[in-house]
Amino acid sequence: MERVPLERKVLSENDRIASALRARFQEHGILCLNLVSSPGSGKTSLLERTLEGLPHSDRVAVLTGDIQTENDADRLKRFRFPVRQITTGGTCHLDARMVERHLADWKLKELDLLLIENVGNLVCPASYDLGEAAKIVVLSVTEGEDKPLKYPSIFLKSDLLVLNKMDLLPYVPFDINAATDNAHKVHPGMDIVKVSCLTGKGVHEWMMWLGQRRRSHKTLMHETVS
Ligand SMILES: Nc1nc2c(ncn2[C@@H]2O[C@H](COP(=O)(O)OP(=O)(O)OP(=O)(O)O)[C@@H](O)[C@H]2O)c(=O)[nH]1
Ligand SMILES: [Mg+2]
Repeated sequence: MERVPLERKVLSENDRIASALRARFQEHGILCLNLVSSPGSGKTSLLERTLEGLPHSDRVAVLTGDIQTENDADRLKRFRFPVRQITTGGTCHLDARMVERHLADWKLKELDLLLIENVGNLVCPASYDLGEAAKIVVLSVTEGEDKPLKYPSIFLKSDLLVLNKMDLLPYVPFDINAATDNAHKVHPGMDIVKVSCLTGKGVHEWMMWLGQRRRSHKTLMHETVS
């Protein structure tokens, strides 16, 4: 009984900081995307494919979250875009204050796209707004097609489902139609792309989705200013 008001207070404080972040992103015309999945579904692999596919002149940066280690930042730094690791030291999700703190000395006016990789977890990240324009949920074919039904909140709140590790489909009992049906039961009309970060198949569709999202964000920003 005592825990409910405290949790509400933490979340409303998070919402306050997230709103301020969102306003800053809008002011600078930055599209911010928050990638969420279970541990190991392929968030960093998708970011590797993404950074590899973007021109070096693109104004892109990455914040990557983990409980411990700089491993993901180390993997992503080789693409020579600004990358910073957030280590939460035990917390199972990123929160808006962590993002705010890690952006403090970055010149936001030099960015167009900020990609945030959340801590591997399908539950808590759904409750913490980071000021992003959209959440993206990654699900790999080794995790079971029932996950949208078991963890509906993150599937409901995400604009896109990336179904990853499609190369493993012949080897695992994963019903791809049931998975997409389950995602659409929770979130009707949700966009879905099927990729293999290992082989690169489907990565083009993901890049098309991202490009479209960046263009519509830019148009929206122009309309808001004028
Ligand atoms: N077969 C196959 N393996 C993949 C694919 N994508 C990623 N992997 C492997 O899956 C493992 C986890 O991938 P990561 O990209 O580290 O996953 P993550 O979601 O960033 O993991 P955390 O940050 O720890 O939550 C690695 O061994 C990858 O090589 C894929 O499309 N196919
Ligand atoms: Mg990772």
